[in-house]
Amino acid sequence: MSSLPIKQKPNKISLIGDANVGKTCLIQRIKYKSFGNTKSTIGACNENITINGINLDIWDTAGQERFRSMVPLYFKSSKAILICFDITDVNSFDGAKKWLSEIENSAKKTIIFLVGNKCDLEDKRKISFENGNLFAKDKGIFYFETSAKNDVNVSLLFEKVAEEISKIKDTEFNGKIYINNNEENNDSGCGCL
Ligand SMILES: Nc1nc2c(ncn2[C@@H]2O[C@H](COP(=O)(O)OP(=O)(O)O)[C@@H](O)[C@H]2O)c(=O)[nH]1
Ligand SMILES: [Mg+2]
Repeated sequence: MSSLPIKQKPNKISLIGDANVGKTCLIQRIKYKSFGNTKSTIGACNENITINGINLDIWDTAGQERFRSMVPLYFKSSKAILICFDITDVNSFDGAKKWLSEIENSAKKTIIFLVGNKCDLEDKRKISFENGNLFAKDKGIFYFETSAKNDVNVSLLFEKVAEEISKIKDTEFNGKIYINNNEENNDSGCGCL
């Protein structure tokens, strides 16, 4: 009898953040290597990808106010959370801060990434790299700037997510607080070049 490959437990990760910051486009970029029209996300949906042998079950959530109360259902069971904002939109950065405090107040902590998307729009930038990076550093979370449109740092981001997830043992995840404190990562953050 041939033995079946051991099925990897799905590693759930969630993208959260205000509407229109580019969550769906980031997932489309990493999954389909494309950038195109996205319909606004209703509720939540997921895509599965494998990066460096690590299976990621990526949940895309809706940022609109009417779906807001659903989002914690997704992030509470996630091993990593990507809080996304648009570097050209101050409100979305404030939104990201609100999402972070909501996560911090929830019982189970997780690996958190702050993601400043649309870094191709340099001339419209409102949140500097230093601003985003310092905020993340202060909170002990990772910082990445990405462009789903021009494919900047998207693979790097998800590779880092996979790497960090691979460090967590499932026994550790069950109820135990796990938050990245960026100790060894003094000039953390990954900006747009
Ligand atoms: N310039 C630019 N536009 C982007 C980028 N990512 C997404 N967008 C645009 O931002 C809008 C919202 O994207 P979407 O992925 O639907 O946002 P979501 O509501 O967070 O899922 C769309 O018009 C996208 O074309 C990016 O990296 N650069
Ligand atoms: Mg969406």
